[in-house]
Amino acid sequence: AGHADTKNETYAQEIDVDVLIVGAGFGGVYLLHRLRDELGLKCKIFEAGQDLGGIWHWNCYPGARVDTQIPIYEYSFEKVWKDWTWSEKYPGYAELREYFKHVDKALDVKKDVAFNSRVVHAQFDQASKKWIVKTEDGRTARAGYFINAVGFAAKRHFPDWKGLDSFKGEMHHSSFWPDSGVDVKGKRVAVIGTGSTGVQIAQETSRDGAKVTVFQRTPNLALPMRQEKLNPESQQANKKNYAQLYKDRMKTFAGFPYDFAKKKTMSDTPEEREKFYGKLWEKGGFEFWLATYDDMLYDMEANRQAYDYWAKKTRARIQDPRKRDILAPVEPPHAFGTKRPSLEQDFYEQMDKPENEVVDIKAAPITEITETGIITADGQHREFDIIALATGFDSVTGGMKNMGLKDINGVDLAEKWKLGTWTYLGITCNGFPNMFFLYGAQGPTAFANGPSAVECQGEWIVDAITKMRKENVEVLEATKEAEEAWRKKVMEESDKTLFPGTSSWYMGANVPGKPREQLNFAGGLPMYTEACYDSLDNNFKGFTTA
Ligand code: N01
Repeated sequence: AGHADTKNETYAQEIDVDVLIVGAGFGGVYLLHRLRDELGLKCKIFEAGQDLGGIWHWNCYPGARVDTQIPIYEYSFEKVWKDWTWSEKYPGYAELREYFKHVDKALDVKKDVAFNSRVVHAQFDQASKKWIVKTEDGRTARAGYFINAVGFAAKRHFPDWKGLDSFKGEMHHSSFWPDSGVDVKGKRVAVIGTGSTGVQIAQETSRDGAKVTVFQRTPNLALPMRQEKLNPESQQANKKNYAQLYKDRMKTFAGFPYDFAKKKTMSDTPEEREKFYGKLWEKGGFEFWLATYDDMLYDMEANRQAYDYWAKKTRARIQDPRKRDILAPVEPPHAFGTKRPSLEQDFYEQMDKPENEVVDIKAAPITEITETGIITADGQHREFDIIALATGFDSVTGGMKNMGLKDINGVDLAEKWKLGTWTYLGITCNGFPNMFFLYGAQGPTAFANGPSAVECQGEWIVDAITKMRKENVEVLEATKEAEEAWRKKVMEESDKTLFPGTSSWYMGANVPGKPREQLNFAGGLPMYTEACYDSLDNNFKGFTTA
């Protein structure tokens, strides 16, 4: 595909830049602004999509909405927040797209972004000390620094069900939902998958008058969102606290405005526990997950208390006994919080409606997709007009493994990561000098609020590049030993928690054949930041410099 905007140098066949960034979501735009406007570097972004926003550019499935509250889910740049107003505590994708338009106005981003520009090859050339980055449509960038900001959900996951291509109705993966929308009113809609996406699609299409059938393999231990309309005046008044708020979020485990309570589950009496859980439950959002007892994610007995409370509250909302047992079983399907809870509004009430169905595909898995519907192992054939595949992503590593990234010896990153993932600090790799990435493997990624994680790692990348330039370091490369040590640290932090015991995308367990290992840093943002600066402040510990 040729590019219309030939006047814009960004689209030239050959470009020479200081920094080439891949991805124009939260991460890429953060770094473009800081490196270009503060450090004065020449920067360009290659973006596969047609607009800014990353996940919010791709995702427009029914009900797509962020589950981190405003003003934590936004940039800390005053230039951006000072004249932006949100309408809801948890905004939907349309408002997030508007936000990125505002970001563009405030920071003048787009002139340096080549859209429809998919990177298919990148390698560091040792002779010129430059990265050579090639796009699908045959353009080449040469860059001193190469930054990957492709996010954790850049590669969709399609299960290999027999007949997947044969369905004659409308079938869409959640992140390829048509921009023009799909009219679901009165239609028979199948939603396969009950991650954050599946829950949102099921809830919304049911509200929109579809007859929804949810195919659930694992219950989502979803929490009440408690959405609120935001008032512009109080939002404006609160802005005087923003600078402090953005500093403080970095001091919490997950980059939120709250943190785990410094107390143990079983040291409270049952009455105290009930009261404490009740308070968190009423607040809504992730408080019941990330502001609860600090042993919840570490201790099975503590965890069971949380699960039982969740099940009691949730079961009370579902009248149909069969659906109740599938959606919120008495026995936990896995430790609470070791898979990402979705934030729901009336998901359980919607699913409880007699016209909607919940199918337990743990008991009877999907065996085939036909021209008209879905067959399960119990021989049932259900017919549909629309199938929504909410089956997730080859998460965290899939994006970077699929863009032709070669190390200095020409070995593809996919090969390097075939049996497991090796990075240094979740920010760079041995064999990939002057390459940085964020919101990816072995960083705080899945265990942190997106913008917080991006600003935490982005700041470090800016500091590292600043230091390199000040100290005339032309080439910075992580050592193999440092990679081994970081991998060990990532596994150690994870092994302290209950995460490894659950099959989740956090553990790479959602994609058949993918190595099962912790893909994220589970020690929390403060510990992560300390490790990164321990390297930077100690003469680039763990790197070779030349
Ligand atoms: O993907 P998922 P997602 N047969 O991998 C099922 C973020 N996000 O798109 O759990 C049957 O979580 C799979 O079943 P199981 C958020 O971080 C945020 O929902 O593996 N079922 C699961 O139910 C989130 O965690 C928001 O047993 C199969 C589902 O498909 C991440 O993105 C909104 C299957 C996949 O769930 C990914 O969420 C949306 C098979 N072969 C997403 N394969 C916000 O609100 C998969 N499944 C911000």
